[in-house]
Amino acid sequence: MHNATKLRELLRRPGIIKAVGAHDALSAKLIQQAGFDAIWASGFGISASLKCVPDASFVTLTEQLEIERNMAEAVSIPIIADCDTGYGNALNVMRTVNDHERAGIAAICIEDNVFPKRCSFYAGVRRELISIDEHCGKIKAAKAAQTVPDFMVIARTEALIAGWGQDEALKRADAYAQAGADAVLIHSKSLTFDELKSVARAWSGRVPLVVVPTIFDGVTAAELEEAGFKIVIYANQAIRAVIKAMRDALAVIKQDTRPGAVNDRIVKLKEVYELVGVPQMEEDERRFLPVGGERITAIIAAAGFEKQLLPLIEDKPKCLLDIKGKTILERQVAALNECDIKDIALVRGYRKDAITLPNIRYYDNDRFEETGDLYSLFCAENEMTGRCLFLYGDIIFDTAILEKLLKSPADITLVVDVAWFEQQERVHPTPPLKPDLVMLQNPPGTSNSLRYLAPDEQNRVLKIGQDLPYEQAHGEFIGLAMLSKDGIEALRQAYREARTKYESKGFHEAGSFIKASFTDMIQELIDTGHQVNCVTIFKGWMEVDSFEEYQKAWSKIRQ
Ligand code: SPV
Ligand code: MG
Repeated sequence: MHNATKLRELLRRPGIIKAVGAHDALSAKLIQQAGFDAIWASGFGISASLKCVPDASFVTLTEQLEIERNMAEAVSIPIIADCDTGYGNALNVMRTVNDHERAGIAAICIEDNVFPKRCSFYAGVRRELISIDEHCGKIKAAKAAQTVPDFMVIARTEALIAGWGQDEALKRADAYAQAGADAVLIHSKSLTFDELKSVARAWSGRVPLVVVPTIFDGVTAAELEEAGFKIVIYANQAIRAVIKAMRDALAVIKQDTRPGAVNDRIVKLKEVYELVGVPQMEEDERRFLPVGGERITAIIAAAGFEKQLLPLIEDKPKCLLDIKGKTILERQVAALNECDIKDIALVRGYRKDAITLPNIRYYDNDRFEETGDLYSLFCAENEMTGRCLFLYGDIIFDTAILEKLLKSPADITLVVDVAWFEQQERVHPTPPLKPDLVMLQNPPGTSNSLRYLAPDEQNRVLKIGQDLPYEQAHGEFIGLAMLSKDGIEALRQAYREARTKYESKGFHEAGSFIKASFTDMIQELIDTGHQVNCVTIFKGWMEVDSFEEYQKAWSKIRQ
């Protein structure tokens, strides 16, 4: 929809339209975020911010238009461009109209000052107006030139500013409306609203009236609406706010010398990031740049000891079990490296000295016999500063699974195998093998899950744990998860809180907090309102939890 159509729609609605003067894309965005209806691309503001020059035709059409294009890219609400005198005569106005239509602007406003114009409020400058005829010619030319049907031309008269009186102002406004103007702006620098109020009372109502209450600044929008105005322009308050805020902050830094001295006067960096769209950029990077571009740390929990694997693991931990000439750990490292993940940390415990693979940072969990895998992971808490992958040390998986996980835009993503769910008869594994079962928001096989799920529209995990009743489960967590920087922060905070709260109590399925599993912590995050997502897979991975599984791995794995 063209920007002009949006303004036309606003005009059809009851109530006064509130537009605010912007001087660049950022201020336009803030105005939109503050909930105003429209942007006034202010000649006064752009002259000041772009070149620090008076509002007196020193900024060219090209320069002004460039700023307006930036605004049009940054906001979706209508933009009314202050075009001063139209950048020349009637013929120049015609090009001005077409340029603005193409720039995605809703309306232009042209005033009957002579060129070069002088801001209406400068006290000591010469003030002359062009003839009614000449300005009507500009308006007719503008209307004849427009190609976007909803595009609007607002005619502005400076008759009151020049001291030519109310009758002249009304006469001009009426002539401009007859010439085809879609609205008229009768500008005033009177200290009170009375002058314009009586002008508005005498107005024919042929086209809507626009008002700029800069000097008579005590008037409310309701009073303006009541008097008959349809658009109010808060023309220069935003840029004046900027000047004051900058000045104040600069004075404090100058005096104090610590940048932090102004922290209470400035927005957090994160707010700037959000304003300019960094979150979207991050998501786009994940979606469209080759996997692994972002620094990701993989943390492998490989501390545990499982009796049932003896004597296979007599002299080494499980992750060093050899499967067709390569250990599980070597296979994991190869998959990570293939996805360009070179930052690998490993928490070892049982037979820790046997793990000597290079290019891995090692952390030790010497309490591996009495602690769960959550405790192990947090032995590497120092690694948890940005995006992280968590892996159980006993899984082998296709690289494609890792690639799919890395594309997830969510803050917390688990890999869930739904093959298990699809099997008609769900086989109860024999103890001690207890899969980490997962209940999903959109179970596989329901109408909801049959439709295509876009990568950023993922399935949510509702419950996780080994004690989850089989009939409630939809899949199995494979022991591979990814957390964004925010996800990691949430995890660390939840961990700290839970450690104190559950110090001497059971924690979800664990008898005590130190015995807790990563999945207990995930359930805790879900229960405390965090969103946990998953990417679903169908087989393509393997876990070595028993001698039988080890044999299966040997028979299934390719070289
Ligand atoms: C502007 O903002 O440039 C205007 C409005 O034209 S005023 O400064 O009030 O004239
Ligand atoms: Mg102006």
